[in-house]
Amino acid sequence: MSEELKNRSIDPASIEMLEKAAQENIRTVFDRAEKMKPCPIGGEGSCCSICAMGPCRVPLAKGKEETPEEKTKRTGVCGATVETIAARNFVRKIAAGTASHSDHGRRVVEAFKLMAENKIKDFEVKDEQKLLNLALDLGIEIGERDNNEIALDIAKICENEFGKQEGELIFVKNAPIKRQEIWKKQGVVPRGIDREVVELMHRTHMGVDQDYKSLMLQGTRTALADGWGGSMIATELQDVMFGTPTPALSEINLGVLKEDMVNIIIHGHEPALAEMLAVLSHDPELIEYAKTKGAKGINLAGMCCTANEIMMRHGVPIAGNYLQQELAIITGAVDAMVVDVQCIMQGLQEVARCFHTKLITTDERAHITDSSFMLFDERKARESARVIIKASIDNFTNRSKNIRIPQIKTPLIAGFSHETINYLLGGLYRASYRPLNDNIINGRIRGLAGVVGCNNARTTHDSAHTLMIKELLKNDVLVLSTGCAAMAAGKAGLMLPEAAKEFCGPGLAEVCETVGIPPVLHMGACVDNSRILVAATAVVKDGGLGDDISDLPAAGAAPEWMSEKAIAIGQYFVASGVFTIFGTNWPTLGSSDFTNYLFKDMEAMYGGKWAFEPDAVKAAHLMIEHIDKKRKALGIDKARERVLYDMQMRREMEAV
Ligand code: BF8
Repeated sequence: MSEELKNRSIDPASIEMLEKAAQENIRTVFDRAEKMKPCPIGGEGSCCSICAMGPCRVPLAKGKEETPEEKTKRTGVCGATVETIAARNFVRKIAAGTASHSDHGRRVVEAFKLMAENKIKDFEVKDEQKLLNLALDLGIEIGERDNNEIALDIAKICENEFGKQEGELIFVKNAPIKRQEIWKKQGVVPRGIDREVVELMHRTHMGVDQDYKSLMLQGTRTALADGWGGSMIATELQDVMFGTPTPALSEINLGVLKEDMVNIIIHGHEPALAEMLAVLSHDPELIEYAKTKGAKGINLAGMCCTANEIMMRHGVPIAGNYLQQELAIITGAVDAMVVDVQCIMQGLQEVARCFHTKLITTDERAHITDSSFMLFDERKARESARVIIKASIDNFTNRSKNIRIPQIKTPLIAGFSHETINYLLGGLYRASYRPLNDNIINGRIRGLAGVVGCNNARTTHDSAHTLMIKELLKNDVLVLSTGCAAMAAGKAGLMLPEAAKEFCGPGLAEVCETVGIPPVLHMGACVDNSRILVAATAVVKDGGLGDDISDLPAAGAAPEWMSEKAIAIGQYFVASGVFTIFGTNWPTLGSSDFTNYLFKDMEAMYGGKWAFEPDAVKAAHLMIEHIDKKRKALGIDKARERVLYDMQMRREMEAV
């Protein structure tokens, strides 16, 4: 294998497909990244294109100290300083990320409402317990009312969250009291989801907010409207409607594709269509239809966050993460790639053209030139999904002979929702995080880390995720994961209980083996990062580890981030009190003042702050350093030094 390919991915299945792509002269994202170097000025946040007097480029002169006078001269035509330019660029990413998660959330609320009004026949309340808990949280009467009546009240309250003009988002009150006070003091409690995004876009228009601290204030309020608003609404209602995830065994990587079956990949983010496809892929009539075309059946597999959603709820296998979307088509065995919204590369259509693969767009918000558009209408969910599956089956006979599926896949266990963790740790009748807190306090578990986010063609595919996670595990840090990071961990075999023995330090290994959990807990899609907020709050509420998320020995990371959603997520974690470190590149380095504000000053304001470190192992150690700092502040640093695992301690653990 060439050095060049080794630099592209650590995943052997991906490398095999990159070799096939090279032989067949097919261009992928990896080739395009090689050919087009990133713009160094835009990359450091020093390019302003918000008005037609520019674009203005105000780059930092490399290799020499800048005097204050020189810095004040670095302005755009309108006089905007480099701080304002970097801050505007940064917060616009937050606006876009928040809009994406929240528009997903809005769609879920719309479907949920239609279900409650009996206008959708194909969806129903799947998790009654969660419905009732949600109703209690929202102050909705339960009494003798049926599920749909309660659901309708929930839908109306959640719907209102998007257009609300004043007050506070309802889920903000799920955060620890101390955290809510911090947000109030800083003036960043979100009022309405849409309002925060619109105001942020207004403030970043030419000639409005021109102070980086003020811009960042609204950036923070908007990010909180994502994490504790749009994303949380999406996750909560999806769980009620499609079921709260519980541990499911599945498989991941391109080897889940099957040569003798109709392969349909569902790729994107919103789970409604995927849910229907998952159900219909077992429909006897459709399977029979596939057989009439010479296939043995229908094989549904997921890609990106939709994959996480249906794997956690149905055990549907995952074909791959973000950088594998084109590679799946290059197998020659994908009869249809069905996409909805977010993280879908336009390059898919160019690759699909080299094969028989049908690229099917399904959402009126996301068209791709030359693809086949087949609208997925929630009102006729089953019917729409059936049309899509039939078209995929019809395409099976168009396959060419040039098929090669890498025989590589890894088993994994996913589905660790907050409710499941609670149950696994405490049991049905005494569900709680107590055993987790106790093991953090006694030092067997050093701390918690959320490792989340994307792949990025500017860094070796999956390498930073796996290096970072392995380093954390070795140091007894339990890892919670979502998105494409979770898939990287799954491919590396880190989502199996037996991984504890091989990869963890002795304390974490003992806890995982005793409870029977993998050392990396798959908590879902990117929108489910809200589950991590809920879990962190539950740990705080269980006691013994301070009274706020910022007190916890915990840290977050997105070592291979690329999307604007990742910045929105990072900012809501920082503002929720979490030390959050990103890899690959950092988009504000052109402004030292603004960067210092994010990397240093934020800690005094929110207890959390940003950091940037492209070396994944070094980044893991910065997280561990932070965890140790928090242990010391809690007075539990000594406990860790004393952990010796005598028989008594082992018995206690077995009683967990
Ligand atoms: O929302 S982790 S590449 S797939 S943005 Fe996209 Fe990033 Fe993957 Fe899901 Ni999240």
